[in-house]
Amino acid sequence: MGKSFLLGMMSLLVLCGCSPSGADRQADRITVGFSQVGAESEWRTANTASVRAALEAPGFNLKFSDAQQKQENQIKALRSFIAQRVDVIAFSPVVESGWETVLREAKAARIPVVLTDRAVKVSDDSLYATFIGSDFVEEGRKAARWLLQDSEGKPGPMRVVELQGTVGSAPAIDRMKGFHEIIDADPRFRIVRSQSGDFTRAKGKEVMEAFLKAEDGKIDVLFAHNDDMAIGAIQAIEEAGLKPGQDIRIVSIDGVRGAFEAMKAGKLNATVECNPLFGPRLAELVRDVHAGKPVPKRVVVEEGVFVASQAAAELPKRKY
Ligand code: GZL
Repeated sequence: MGKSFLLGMMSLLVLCGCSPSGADRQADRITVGFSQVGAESEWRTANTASVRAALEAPGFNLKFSDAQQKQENQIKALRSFIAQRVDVIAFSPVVESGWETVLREAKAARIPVVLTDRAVKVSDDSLYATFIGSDFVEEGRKAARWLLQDSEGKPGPMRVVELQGTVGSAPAIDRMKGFHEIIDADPRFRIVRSQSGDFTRAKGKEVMEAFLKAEDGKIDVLFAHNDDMAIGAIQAIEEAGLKPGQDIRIVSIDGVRGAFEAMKAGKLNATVECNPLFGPRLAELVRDVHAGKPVPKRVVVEEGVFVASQAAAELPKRKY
């Protein structure tokens, strides 16, 4: 091959930025395998946008997988990341249990794991480097505290129904725990129905329709583990000829835009914020873990509570 041809090729490579240093740039980047739960709610959409924005920035090479809310898809994705020898694995575990084996495979491959959003139950917490996410038990307590405060002076019995999140997921288990810890101590409240709506609007509507039929519409309060199920339930309540937010008071969790719109319309009474926008903090943790720097085992995302009277003023400020 002639010298002029080689020179031509080299200049072509340099022109298109595909110079040998391009390979070096690839080597400089941290390759992260991220397995996301799915796209089941407004919260998840906002969380995916935040994670992608942070891990598609310069310095990272993101391999993203959507598990469509199936644990077997997440385990497959994690095994694929291990086979591709990514630098760091990060994932939001759809349910708490069933991760021990694949996390041991990641440890054996010397690939650090960062948990995001939801926790796992494992016998050995050295199987993950750190967990960044909300305190779901506290979120459940905040929902209950709002209900107590909003029920001041009201006599019982108040009949409560509960739309739980995905069965076996950390948010569903812990939000229920926090809510019951407080509400079960007040004899005025009776939780008459509690069932999973899988964090989706469609299922939330379907289960609320069943609750309304089973209780002959005699429901005073709905506690929904996320806003999407609450929004689905609002449709069911209206189709049953009742006024959501008045005939049936509603408190939910996430603080997504749809919840603020429902509060502004007087159909939702309160939402407990669960901030999904932890992408930038996740990127810092991934960098530190990759560099072998010490990281806190638990990073809690701070968040507040919003009531209907604040909705109109807050809506323009909301970032998700
Ligand atoms: C909470 C997250 C939950 C949200 C739901 O951190 O795991 O999953 O509350 C989402 O909206 O589906």
